[in-house]
Amino acid sequence: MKVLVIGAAGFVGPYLIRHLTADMGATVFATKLPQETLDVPNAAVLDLDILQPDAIAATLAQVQPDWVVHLAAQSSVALSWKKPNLTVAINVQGTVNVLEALRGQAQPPKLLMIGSGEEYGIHPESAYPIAEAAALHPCNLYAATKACAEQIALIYAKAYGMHIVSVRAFNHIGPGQTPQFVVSDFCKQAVEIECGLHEPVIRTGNLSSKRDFTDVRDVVRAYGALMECGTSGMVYNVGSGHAIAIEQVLQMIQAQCRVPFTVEPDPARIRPVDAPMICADITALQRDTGWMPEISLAQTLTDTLDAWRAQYQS
Ligand code: A2R
Repeated sequence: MKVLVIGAAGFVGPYLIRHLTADMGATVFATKLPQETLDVPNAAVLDLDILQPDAIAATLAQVQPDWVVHLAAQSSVALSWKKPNLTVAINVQGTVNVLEALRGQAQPPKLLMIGSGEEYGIHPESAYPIAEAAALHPCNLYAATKACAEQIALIYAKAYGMHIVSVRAFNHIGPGQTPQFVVSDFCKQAVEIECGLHEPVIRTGNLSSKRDFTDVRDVVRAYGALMECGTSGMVYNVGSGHAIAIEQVLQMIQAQCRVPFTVEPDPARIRPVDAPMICADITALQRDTGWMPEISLAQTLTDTLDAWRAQYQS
């Protein structure tokens, strides 16, 4: 199997490439933006900006993949409030560019579309865990663009008979994630406190929100399983199936941190609109693939803290 991973220089890409090559025996071509660096063994790395439609077509013609995994995105909710035009351009127009390039191939490769659990938006707590048939009520710019891109991909699957499997990925975490995301942010602050780089206080946004966290290494196994066993035209939640309050995650980090710290609310970290609860119903994923998460949250936090420790020691 030959796989083209688009947008591979982000958080998920290197983990996915490792899984595809080492565990699934795939031949992988990975794309990055020209200004990014991507150092992965066992994969050929190409430059590609999905805002350049001709470049996508040329890459497909060059690689001739069996599968494309579309990871490329402006993936930060916080940035989507600040840069709505950029978020719409990359997440919606960029996805249409990918779909059009695929459609232009004599034999369009199969596509794994990566959407987000954020697409569900705000539902009453009784609606969770939430299944794929639930209504989408995106409540931030990022979520709205991912919902829009997913709907467009479903239309391409139906209208043109293209093989497209869609994912709604819930919060994924692990070593190497940027501190724009809450768990990595807390782990980074904790390690800075350990290193004496700032006072023993962690600044937080809304701690009562509940989220469904999965280790990125489990997430990429789910993506591989869906490439093997997912049904075209279907959308699959990828998450742990359990929600935990951010406050509890912070307490787990506190328990692993080598120096005690206190917690202080930071108004700058509170989002304009925030869903109080997000949790995936993963019945469809488990039914079609047999996938189960294997890495505990405590282990993920240990590994994420260690990754920050390694960064500050180097
Ligand atoms: O924004 P950057 O410089 O971090 O680059 C991101 C890249 N990207 C693009 N690639 C090609 N053409 C573009 N016009 C373009 N704009 C941005 O896609 C980044 O290297 C990559 C996405 O990686 P992350 O932002 O780290 O997302 P992550 O966590 O790997 O999630 C993968 C997918 C995304 O579609 C998320 O929305 C979804 O899973 O949750």
